[in-house]
Amino acid sequence: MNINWYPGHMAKAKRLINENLKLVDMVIELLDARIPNSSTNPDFQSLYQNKIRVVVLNKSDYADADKTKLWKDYYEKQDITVLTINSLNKKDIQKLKKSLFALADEKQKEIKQRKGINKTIRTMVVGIPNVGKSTLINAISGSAKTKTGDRPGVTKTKQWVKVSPYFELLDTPGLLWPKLDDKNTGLHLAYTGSIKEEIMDLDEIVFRFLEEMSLLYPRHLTERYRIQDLDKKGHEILTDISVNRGWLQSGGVPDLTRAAKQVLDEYQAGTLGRTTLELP
Ligand SMILES: Nc1nc2c(ncn2[C@@H]2O[C@H](COP(=O)(O)OP(=O)(O)O)[C@@H](O)[C@H]2O)c(=O)[nH]1
Ligand SMILES: [Mg+2]
Repeated sequence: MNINWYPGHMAKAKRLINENLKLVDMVIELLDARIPNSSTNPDFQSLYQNKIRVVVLNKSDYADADKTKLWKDYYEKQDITVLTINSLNKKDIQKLKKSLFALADEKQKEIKQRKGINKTIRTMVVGIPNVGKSTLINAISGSAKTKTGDRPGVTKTKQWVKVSPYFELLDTPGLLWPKLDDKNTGLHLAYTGSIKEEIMDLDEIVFRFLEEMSLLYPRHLTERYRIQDLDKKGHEILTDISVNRGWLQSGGVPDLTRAAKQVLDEYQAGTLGRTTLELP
């Protein structure tokens, strides 16, 4: 998905999210565990204010476990419920559901005591492109078939999936746009695939990526690509990789375009090893 965020798009997306937020009691803010900082958009936080807010660090199978722990502590210190998952892992989804249901039950009981009614806790998933929203919604919904139909004031396509007695999930996610206020954020989003070549050329993105990896996770590069000297510019590192991998054009010239694409694909597929690029 390659979204160009124009003011018109943004206004429409924000209006949609706002409408849906009025209908929910709980918001699951999905973040990429490799880049929790760049995959959040603080502009939306005021919208979650009166909701049960759950931060989910997704794709934790790609992240550096020690640093994920630091992020967990960071959120817990602020009294924010935080869960770490790999959305593709059934056990993780079971654990997540248990936590969500417990939160919903607690809220349900509290409302029952105050108002004497049984309230179903409604939830939506929000996050930037490619963070795993659809995957998570499908995993939580699973085989739950009990979908309630249209309600007054609700768009026809909107469906609630009942996944526990007091817990319903909105089947469409809230799409947040990333906050591209500094260059590093844009780069991190490009490395992980949330934005495509919207900020700069693929080559440039990969040059910067290799320089950052040389500092943070040099062994990932030396082991994968059998290169030695990382104290170089990004384009020189990529040249070495091209040569070692045999990614060459006719005449033996390193094919940097192909190499850039391959390196980024490998990173995005987790082949380069676990990385977390940001600290709290
Ligand atoms: N390794 C891994 N891949 C994931 C995880 N969650 C989602 N994905 C993959 O990330 C890609 C984007 O997921 P998707 O649900 O389409 O993201 P959306 O754009 O936010 O709806 C897909 O290829 C998913 O299979 C996860 O926890 N771990
Ligand atoms: Mg999706």
